[in-house]
Amino acid sequence: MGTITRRTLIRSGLAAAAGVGGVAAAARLAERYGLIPPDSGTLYGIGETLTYASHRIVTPSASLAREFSRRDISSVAPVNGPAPESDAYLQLLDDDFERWRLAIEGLVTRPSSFSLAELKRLPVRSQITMHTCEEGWSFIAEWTGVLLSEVLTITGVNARARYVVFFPYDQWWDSLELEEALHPQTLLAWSMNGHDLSLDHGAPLRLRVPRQLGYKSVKFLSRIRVVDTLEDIGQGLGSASAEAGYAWYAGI
Ligand SMILES: Nc1nc2c(c(=O)[nH]1)N[C@H]1C(S)=C(S)[C@@H](COP(=O)(O)O)O[C@H]1N2
Ligand SMILES: [Mo]
Repeated sequence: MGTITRRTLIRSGLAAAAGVGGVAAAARLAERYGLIPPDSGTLYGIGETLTYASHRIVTPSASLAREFSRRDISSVAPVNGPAPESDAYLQLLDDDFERWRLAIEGLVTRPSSFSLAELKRLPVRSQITMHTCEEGWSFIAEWTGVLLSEVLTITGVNARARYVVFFPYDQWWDSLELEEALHPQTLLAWSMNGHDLSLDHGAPLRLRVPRQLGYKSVKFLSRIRVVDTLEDIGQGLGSASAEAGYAWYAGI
């Protein structure tokens, strides 16, 4: 945040820019203080920059998504995005993901890959959080897995690293800033409500990012890549969701 205070930024209109002048001023401030999301150049770029920058200013990076108790768990959990039908995925399914491995590559000290059994030997974390889809529905469930920060601690992260990119077995992909990737609720989950993930809910491993909309929580994970820029991935907007017209940063 440098020398500028939260209050100054809010007063200058970043969090509540009313008119065009306010938007332009806010965009300049956002740029000056490095609060630019990768999809800022799109049609909705100024709005995305404002949402992102104002959230980053009013939400301390350590703030936690609400966690619920077991009796809050929803009886129905809708699905968005069915299991992949690619040969690669169907082959892994053949032996119940015994041969599946999660690759961690890019700007890490020790590029690695982990089987499910190896991941399950790491410290286990369960959390009961709300999953909110941009389409207007939500459900509460308990997800169990290992914190992404645990895995990145094992692989080590290069000092130039800025983003973590998640590639699944379907066409979806997304990325998080390193800070969000290392957040104490960002989970690599292999189970939902006490059972291994069903195919539709993301088997064998999915991401859970409870402070952002559901589309950031990439299912059917295959590869995780640590990078210093998102510009050379896909259209350079940081996610399949941004390419489809949604915001890259989807804080709730
Ligand atoms: N790989 C992949 N991940 C994905 C999707 C997808 O289609 N493919 N859909 C996203 C969307 S829009 C939502 S709301 C959630 C849905 O998770 P669920 O099916 O477990 O409810 O997964 C997200 N992650
Ligand atoms: Mo969604």
